[in-house]
Amino acid sequence: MRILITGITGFVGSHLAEVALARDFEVFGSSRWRSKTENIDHLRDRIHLIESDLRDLSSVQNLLRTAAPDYIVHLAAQSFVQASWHTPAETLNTNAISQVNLLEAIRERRAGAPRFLVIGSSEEYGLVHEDELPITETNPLRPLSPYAVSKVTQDLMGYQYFKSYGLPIIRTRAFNHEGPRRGDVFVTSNFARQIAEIESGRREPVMLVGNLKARRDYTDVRDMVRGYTLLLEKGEPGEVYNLCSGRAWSIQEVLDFLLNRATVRSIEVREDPSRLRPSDVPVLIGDASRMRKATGWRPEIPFEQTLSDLLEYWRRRVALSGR
Ligand code: A2R
Repeated sequence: MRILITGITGFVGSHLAEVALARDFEVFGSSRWRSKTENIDHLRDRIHLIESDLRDLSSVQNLLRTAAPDYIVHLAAQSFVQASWHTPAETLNTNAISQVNLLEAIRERRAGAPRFLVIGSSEEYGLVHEDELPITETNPLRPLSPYAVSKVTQDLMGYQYFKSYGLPIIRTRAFNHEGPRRGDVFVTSNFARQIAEIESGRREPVMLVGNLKARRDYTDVRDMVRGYTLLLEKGEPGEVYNLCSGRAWSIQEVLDFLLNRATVRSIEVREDPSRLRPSDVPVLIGDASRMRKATGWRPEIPFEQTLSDLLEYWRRRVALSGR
């Protein structure tokens, strides 16, 4: 089977490519001429990279002609909530237009259309009251950031193209996922990087932090991409699935866990106002029953392991960058 992974050079794309190769898929991925390839350099001779900017329809048509996929996992996106506050139009443009281009390009194929995974987010639920937890797929969508609005758009667009054209589109709402290769703008990865830099003496022993009260439902990225491949095969077209662990960690708990593993003992924690968002989603805890029923999936890697692997990843990177 041929799989097209958009955004293969990103954090999730690189992990999905590994799983797809292990399952003997022929792997195609989109990249741009200036995409950093460090996440996939170890896979370069086993995957096909096709240059494509997904905001451009003719570029997307060429991508699909070349890859001729049986499956598409559409990961490419402006993926960072925080950045979306500064670039709302760019976020909406990238996330909505890239997907509409892909769906338009496969629309004519109908019967032979590839199964298409829309990558949504728990951020779509946004404002959730305590009595609405854990979050199921029927919870209202009350997005609280431009990023979240862009993901609601992708989600409902997937529904519309399924209804209007009968395309085999499966929608996901992925709760937070972390692990090695996570970009350092994301809070867990950022903390791990700061600790690795403090340990190496490259940073004074002060951790800069934002809102530590937010609570998130974390899953290891390697479990998440296994879930995506299961959905490609077993997901019901038109349906939407939460992917989550059902257990929440506060950002404070993540920080404490990582600080406990630091080899430097006295690290000061300091609030950095630039890391606070105009409105932050206070708590997201999901219910993955629908996903479990459809595919048998449940996360297997404890989050403690994920955080330890992330810290080791940053220790290796910081050591390499010092050579
Ligand atoms: O920006 P690049 O060239 O490094 O590539 C990124 C790609 N991407 C695009 N590809 C083609 N045309 C575009 N206009 C375009 N804009 C962005 O998306 C990169 O390969 C990928 C994003 O990678 P990350 O930022 O590491 O995101 P991550 O964590 O892998 O997220 C995957 C999905 C996204 O839909 C998130 O919104 C969701 O999971 O959470």
